[in-house]
Amino acid sequence: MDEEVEGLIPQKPTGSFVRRSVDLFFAILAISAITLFSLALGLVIGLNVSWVRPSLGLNRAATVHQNTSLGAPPQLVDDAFVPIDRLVNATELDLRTGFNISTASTTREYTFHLGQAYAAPDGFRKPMILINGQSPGPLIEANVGDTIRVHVINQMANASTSIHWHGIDQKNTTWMDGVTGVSQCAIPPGSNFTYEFRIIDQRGTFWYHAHTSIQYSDGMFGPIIIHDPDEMIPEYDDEKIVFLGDVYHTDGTSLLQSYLQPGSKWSPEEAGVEPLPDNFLMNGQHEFNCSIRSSTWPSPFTRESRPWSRPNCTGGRLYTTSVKPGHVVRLRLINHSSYMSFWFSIDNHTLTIVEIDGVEVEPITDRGVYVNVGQRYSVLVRADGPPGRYQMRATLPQTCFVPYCPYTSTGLESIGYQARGILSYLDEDGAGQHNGTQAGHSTPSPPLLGVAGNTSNPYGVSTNHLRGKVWEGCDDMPFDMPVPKRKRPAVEVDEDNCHSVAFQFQQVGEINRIFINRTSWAAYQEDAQIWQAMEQSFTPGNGGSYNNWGFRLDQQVLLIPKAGRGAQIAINSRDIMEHPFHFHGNYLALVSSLALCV
Ligand SMILES: *[C@@H]1O[C@H](CO)[C@@H](O)[C@H](O)[C@H]1NC(C)=O
Ligand SMILES: *[C@@H]1O[C@H](CO)[C@@H](O)[C@H](O)[C@H]1NC(C)=O
Ligand SMILES: *[C@@H]1O[C@H](CO)[C@@H](O)[C@H](O)[C@H]1NC(C)=O
Ligand SMILES: *[C@@H]1O[C@H](CO)[C@@H](O)[C@H](O)[C@H]1NC(C)=O
Ligand SMILES: *[C@@H]1O[C@H](CO)[C@@H](O)[C@H](O)[C@H]1NC(C)=O
Ligand SMILES: *[C@@H]1O[C@H](CO)[C@@H](O)[C@H](O)[C@H]1NC(C)=O
Ligand SMILES: *[C@@H]1O[C@H](CO)[C@@H](O)[C@H](O)[C@H]1NC(C)=O
Ligand SMILES: *[C@@H]1O[C@H](CO)[C@@H](O)[C@H](O)[C@H]1NC(C)=O
Ligand SMILES: *[C@@H]1O[C@H](CO)[C@@H](O)[C@H](O)[C@H]1NC(C)=O
Ligand SMILES: *[C@@H]1O[C@H](CO)[C@@H](O)[C@H](O)[C@H]1NC(C)=O
Ligand SMILES: *[C@@H]1O[C@H](CO)[C@@H](O)[C@H](O)[C@H]1NC(C)=O
Ligand SMILES: *[C@@H]1O[C@H](CO)[C@@H](O)[C@H](O)[C@H]1NC(C)=O
Ligand SMILES: [Cu+2]
Repeated sequence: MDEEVEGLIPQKPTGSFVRRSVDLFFAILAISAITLFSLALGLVIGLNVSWVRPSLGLNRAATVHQNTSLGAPPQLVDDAFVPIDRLVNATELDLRTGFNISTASTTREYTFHLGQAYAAPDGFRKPMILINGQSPGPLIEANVGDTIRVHVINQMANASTSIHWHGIDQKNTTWMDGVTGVSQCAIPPGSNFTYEFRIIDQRGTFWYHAHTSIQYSDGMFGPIIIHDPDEMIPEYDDEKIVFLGDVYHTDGTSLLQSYLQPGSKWSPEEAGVEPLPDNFLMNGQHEFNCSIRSSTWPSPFTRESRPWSRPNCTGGRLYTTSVKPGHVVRLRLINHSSYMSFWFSIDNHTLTIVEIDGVEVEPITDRGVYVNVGQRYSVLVRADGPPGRYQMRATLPQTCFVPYCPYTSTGLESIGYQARGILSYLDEDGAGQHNGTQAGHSTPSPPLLGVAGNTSNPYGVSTNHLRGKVWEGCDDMPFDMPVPKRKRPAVEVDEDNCHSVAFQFQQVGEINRIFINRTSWAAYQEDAQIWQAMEQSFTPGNGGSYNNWGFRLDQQVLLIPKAGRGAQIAINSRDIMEHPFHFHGNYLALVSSLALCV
């Protein structure tokens, strides 16, 4: 090992306070780890909550073509530096693609070259995993009914990978869900894999991300926009994608390896403390104070990897975009955080929520919106203030979080736990030309009109324990607040399709792991649950008991005895902090409280 661990004496954490520090590390991996797939004899549900380790296993899917003669994959070389204008494709994020929204369905074909390169989303140079040299990755834009076909060519030197299409139902194409160890084996370096699935009765804002190890924290994610001529959203004049997320200046592999030790680089004396990001990003970019020394990884990646060398840092820039005065713009917010959730607001403007996770809702107007990991919200904003430049803010509610964290991120402190961007509507001529995006702050700009006022602390987090019925705070709005516009019949759930599981962190030796009931999940190295499931015959009747069903016990497979019926899974969190759960596949009928079933 290198100098990083020298002199550190790992200690066993003690007392219940340790539990408080264990929260959302790379929460998306945990939340996306519940996978449902349908089988001839019923529904088998893999309850997988764990960190997915890289797998170099062979793919068993018929559609996998392994071709080792693709040549030596490119190594991460120092001159593979991607400048910010190339890294972030402003045309795609502003949805200026001339897309033809139509009811005619077609096949949309994409080729994704996955590779490693250096880039500096916030001005700080770091190793990244990019798709066609971009992060956010290329836009997938389609109409409902279209077939999406994505050829993934893994050109990374030594990392296997997979891509999960977040929120896409995968009706009858469960094996295209992209979860390593569950719905497929990882795509080895130098190999390719073609994903193909149809968009059935879904429209709105979606995204994709790597679902192997923690690769997406190094930039491997991108947008999916599904149009529908019949989408039930009030009229708007313009639309834009706004990714909100966090960035670590150290590569994910190093962070994960350190996290899984009894003492990590950032928390030498306590296990299971998640690393804090160094900065937040808005549409893949942000500013950074280059004098800040990271408290997460005190010697973050530099060319020489020497703690004393100065970081290669230019200070970055803010995401800047423009709309025409008076126009209504639809902002499609997507939270790609590994860890952090945000309150999104625009100074001096209200937002009207019209879509949540691909579901059109009756408009909800508020000062801002809380966006959790993996979530998407479409909000309408009317450019009806005095023409000018207004700040968009994505703020981490500190009181929801800081008290539970045993250390502080110097980077996040320096930005006030807030990602900022600029929304401008200057005048008829200036609008829509994206000067800001290109020029950053190098050209003189009119002063910002927005006043933080009620938006710098918009949700009253400092008193959120007293917030009563005010939902802006540390969690989503009440479940009964958003009203879906498309009514669907309620799903009937039989008692034997009802299950409960407990979710908690537990100590294994000297390190912390996530447990579902009695086991902590780990990926098969050379197989995937879906292929193992096909080799077994399941006998209904024992659904709900903790059973390995011929899988390794740590695979956490839950048998749902009645296929084609509703199922209910109650997840009882025994942890102190919030943890979003994400259900893969389309067979989940209802997740609610256990009480409904007893
Ligand atoms: C993927 O690999 C197969 C088999 O080697 C090859 O026929 C196909 O052209 C490759 N696809 C792409 C997009 O490179
Ligand atoms: C692998 O790809 C190369 C070049 O694309 C091709 O010539 C070769 O036939 C492929 N091999 C296999 C086994 O598909
Ligand atoms: C940005 O995306 C557009 C539309 O997909 C594409 O035409 C253009 O080449 C991309 N720009 C860069 C710099 O990659
Ligand atoms: C949009 O698609 C429809 C249906 O395919 C077609 O009739 C129309 O010509 C297209 N419009 C443009 C501008 O491409
Ligand atoms: C990939 O290779 C590089 C250099 O050879 C090494 O530093 C890195 O740790 C490797 N990554 C993985 C995931 O093995
Ligand atoms: C899925 O496949 C089943 C069985 O072939 C079929 O009945 C059903 O209509 C399919 N569903 C969709 C959405 O295509
Ligand atoms: C950047 O950080 C340094 C060190 O903390 C601080 O002294 C300086 O004032 C900061 N600069 C700005 C512009 O905030
Ligand atoms: C700093 O980054 C630039 C690219 O922005 C690169 O050309 C240069 O070699 C890097 N310098 C060091 C010392 O790493
Ligand atoms: C994204 O989700 C994370 C995890 O809950 C949350 O901490 C963060 O505030 C969210 N980001 C935004 C912009 O909402
Ligand atoms: C923005 O809001 C603040 C606080 O409410 C107010 O003082 C200010 O005048 C507003 N600015 C504009 C340009 O409307
Ligand atoms: C913005 O860009 C347009 C077209 O590229 C140019 O004519 C105009 O001078 C620019 N304005 C500023 C303020 O840079
Ligand atoms: C998980 O544990 C709870 C409490 O011990 C138990 O009621 C439940 O049936 C278990 N779930 C499974 C799927 O075994
Ligand atoms: Cu996901």
